[in-house]
Amino acid sequence: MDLSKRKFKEDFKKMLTEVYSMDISESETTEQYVTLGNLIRSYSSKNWGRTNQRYIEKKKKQAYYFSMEFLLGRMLKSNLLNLGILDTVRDGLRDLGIDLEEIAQIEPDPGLGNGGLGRLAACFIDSMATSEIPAHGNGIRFKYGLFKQKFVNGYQVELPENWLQNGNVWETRKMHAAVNVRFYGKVWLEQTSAGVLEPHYEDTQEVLAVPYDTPVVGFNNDVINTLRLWSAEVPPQDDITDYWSYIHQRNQIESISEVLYPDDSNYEGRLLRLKQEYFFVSAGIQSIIRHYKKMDLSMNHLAEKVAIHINDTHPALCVPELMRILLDEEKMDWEHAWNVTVNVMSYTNHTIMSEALEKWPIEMISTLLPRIYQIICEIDRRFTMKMSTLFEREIVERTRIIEGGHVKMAHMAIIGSHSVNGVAQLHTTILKEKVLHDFFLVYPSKFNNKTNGITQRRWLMLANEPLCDLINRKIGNEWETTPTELKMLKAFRDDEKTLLELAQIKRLNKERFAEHIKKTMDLTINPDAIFDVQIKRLHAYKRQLLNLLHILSLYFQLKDDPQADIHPRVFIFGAKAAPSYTYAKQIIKLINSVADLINHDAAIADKLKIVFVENYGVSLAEKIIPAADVSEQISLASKEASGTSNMKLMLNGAITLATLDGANVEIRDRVGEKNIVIFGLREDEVYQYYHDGSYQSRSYYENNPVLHRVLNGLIDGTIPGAEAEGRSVFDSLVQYGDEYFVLRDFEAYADAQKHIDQLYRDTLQWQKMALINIAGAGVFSSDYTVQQYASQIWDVSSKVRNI
Ligand code: Z2T
Repeated sequence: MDLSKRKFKEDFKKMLTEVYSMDISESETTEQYVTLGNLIRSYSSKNWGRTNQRYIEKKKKQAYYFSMEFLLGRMLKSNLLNLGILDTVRDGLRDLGIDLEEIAQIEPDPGLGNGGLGRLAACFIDSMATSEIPAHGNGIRFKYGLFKQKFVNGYQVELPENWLQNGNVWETRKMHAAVNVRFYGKVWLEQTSAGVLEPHYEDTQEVLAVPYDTPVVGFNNDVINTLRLWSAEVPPQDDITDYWSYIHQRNQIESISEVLYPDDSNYEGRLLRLKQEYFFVSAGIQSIIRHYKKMDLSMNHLAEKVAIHINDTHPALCVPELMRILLDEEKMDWEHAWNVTVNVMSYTNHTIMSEALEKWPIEMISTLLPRIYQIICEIDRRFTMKMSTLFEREIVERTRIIEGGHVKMAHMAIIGSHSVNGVAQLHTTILKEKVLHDFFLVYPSKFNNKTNGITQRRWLMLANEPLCDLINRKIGNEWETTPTELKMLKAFRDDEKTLLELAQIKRLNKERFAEHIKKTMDLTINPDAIFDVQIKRLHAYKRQLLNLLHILSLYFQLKDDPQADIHPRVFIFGAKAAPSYTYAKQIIKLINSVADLINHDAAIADKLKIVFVENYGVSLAEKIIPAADVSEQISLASKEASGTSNMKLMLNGAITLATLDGANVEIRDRVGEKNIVIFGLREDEVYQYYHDGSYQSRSYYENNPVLHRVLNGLIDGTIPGAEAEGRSVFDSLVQYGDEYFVLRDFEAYADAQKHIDQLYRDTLQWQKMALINIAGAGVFSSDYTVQQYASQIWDVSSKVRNI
């Protein structure tokens, strides 16, 4: 948008008086933040209205991304950037004696997500607006986001994240768009005079779903899409018979949108979670249908105007809910309704981990959602009937929705969608050949891959301004809208001056991060050390333990020989564990205890440091990633569906140290073997071990002397304060089979780390690798990912940029 500095300063002062009757000199950062937020909203309101008007006038097909999680991160600077007024506002504020950075820090970080899946949804809505795709987010306005993590004596402690405490400048409550969602009760079908079956309900519980809309600003294009998050409230009642029972009921209803379940790739089979799932699915679909009806088209044509995306199985009830509306409210017959539903729906799978597969007991679904359960039964009945004529009995039994007393959500999502995708090439291959092989036999053409992506706006333009300046000086800024243009950087691969500038920028970012760590943790880290980063949820399959065991081996090496030729390293961890995941929490404690030991050992001094940041999330990621030299992507091959921190770190010039898992494979393909460090078991070798059951972790303990010493270190008192945790980890690795092959991959990993140490010593060589990584990261822009969803799955228009 056009905005002069003069106009901005006037507007800002005026808004401050309007909202707070204050003068700049009297105002504090919080007031300045709210004022600026309101001003940005007013700047975008015209285009928000216009975008919606355009969609309606042109009767555009629109896509709706249904996701339980949207891990948005702070929005002040991203909105300024996308509106094209970041520099104007920054300069204007400086004239007024205000530091934009300081204001930006005030904003609470809306952590409405666990990790990769939720952050992916946030990158996608940014990219959809930027790519001019008529597509919106639909989710839950959780009162509490993902818990705040504290370390007490090295143990993770969870605190509530009350992000809405001081209000939310970005959202608008839309009371007129509220809808009712029905739970419980009895349902029966009666034949009407017209001969159609009509459901009747008794003793239901009605919940009012109130939408809060947040603008999703496209980058420099006047497009503003919508993120609609639903809040659960009590429907207005004019007679309250029993006041206390009303209060009780109100609490029960409001608890639906109270808190995000803190489990990453692990399913929690609680009733409240099922309520949450149906709540935002039903509200979202009702609201889509309401909107569609304004276009005055027949329901038979719904799939020409609406696409609904199911982000993992959490919104899989979309399938029976749309069927319910088409059958019961729109009086369509089953075949037509089913045809429309399948054409509207598409589904993304995000994991092969079996503990994440959602399956709900029949008892639970039939009690909470009696009509939905009837419809699920009918979908299952028709599926099994049709398939029995075409496939072997076993395949039908393994693919049906209702089985073993449970409703299998992934099966419902696959059967009810026209598209099923994985999130990286390897992941999609494993789905087709292993995990969902039966479905692949049944529906080969539904399966496709959409490799994840990240938005270069937040993860480069906002997080790493010094690097952007360098890139723009070298190749111009076309990459901002056509990220593959970053490839032009390759022309500078042997340009010493550029490589040294790159080194200088990394050094600057490391200094800034070191300052932050000094301030927040009172820990001194050396910016000349290698900053080695593993930031992701704490999960056994991600193998933070492999990293830790290697650190211990370096520690022992230095204890034996203080002069050992090891380049100084800072190992940086950021990770939250699900509160109920005991083993993950033990690993956190263990890492913290090892950090205590090493960081306070004067003999180790500057050679090794461990920084385990508290409360890792989007805002911390923005500080860590630009300062990273090494990107740890060391999951057991086949287990990480894609990973996305791998892409963010690559884009910021970190060198990837990785197994051939998830999108690491595609990163390797982009940069070539020489510009990435790969180690460890491959996916097929892992499956071979499963097949022949021949893995004996104990033999690695017994035969590798380094590993032997490190593992003994866990149980011989080397690590004060973590005796129980050390024992538990030791046992799981040595006694109980080492489920994720940590010991099997240890030697290869240690060798790979030695290689990193050697490579880093040659600055020019290292920066050349960094440059090639940055230059190759463009394909991993979520702009391209969503454009592929738009054209290949949703069939909605977009301003496609060439890849
Ligand atoms: C999640 O973040 C991921 C998968 C899940 O499976 C659940 C959650 Cl909360 C149900 C992650 C994957 O682990 C990661 O590999 C992937 O990059 C990310 O989703 C986005 O696809």
